[in-house]
Amino acid sequence: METMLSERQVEQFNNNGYLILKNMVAPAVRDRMLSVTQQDLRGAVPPLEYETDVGYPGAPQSFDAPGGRTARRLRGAYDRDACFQQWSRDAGLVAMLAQLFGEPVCLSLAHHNCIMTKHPDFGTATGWHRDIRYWSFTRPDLISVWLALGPENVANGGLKLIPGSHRMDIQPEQLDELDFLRPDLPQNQALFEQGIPLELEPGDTAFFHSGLFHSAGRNTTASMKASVVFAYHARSNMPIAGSKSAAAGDILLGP
Ligand SMILES: O=C(O)CCC(=O)C(=O)O
Repeated sequence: METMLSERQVEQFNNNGYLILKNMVAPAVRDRMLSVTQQDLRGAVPPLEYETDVGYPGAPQSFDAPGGRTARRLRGAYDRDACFQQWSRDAGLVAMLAQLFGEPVCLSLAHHNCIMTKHPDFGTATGWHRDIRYWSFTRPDLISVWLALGPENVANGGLKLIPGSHRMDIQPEQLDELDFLRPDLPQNQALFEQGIPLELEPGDTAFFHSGLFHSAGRNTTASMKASVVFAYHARSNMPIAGSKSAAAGDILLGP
């Protein structure tokens, strides 16, 4: 199997639950991705998820309220444009993921497969969660690949991560009914203090384990933030039959 990551990078991913890879996408590809994103936002090209649909604290109460049509995600990125499909299947990316999984890789079309947008004013913060809450797989070991199309930082609602939290034993009572860490519990507040901001430059990519706790703030700048997000799993770790994860489908990428 081709090895693209150093031993140290593999160790970092295993220990911390995430890995940042700089400058993975050329400016021309990012520009194309951004222009498709802007065009699809202008045309409200479905499938779209709005802040109103998700209803996190501070989200517009209805589609007719101010900001009621603020997009949270352009879903179905894989079928939106060849630029997203090519990135999701990029040979270098797949080789790195195969190295981390230790076996051939599949792309899951469930949940992520999207361009996440965070708009000034009406884009909402996201509480501390593990991405595994989105899926049903044999093992809770997926990897989300987050590609920054522009700069990402605390000011524009970038992610915060708790290093090593993919290995933490979290009790069910620490989570609310949607599997977010409850902010009212002192033991969770101690965890939040371990959170570190993820600073990304355009074209940087963060790989993170589906058990890693992360959160994101609001966008306090004047510009929208956009990130392309796909999720992958090992070939031996398939979705549970009858689940939404299984219904969405998977694509075997190899190698
Ligand atoms: O950008 C955000 O608000 C958080 C996104 C996120 O963590 C997710 O969709 O899992």
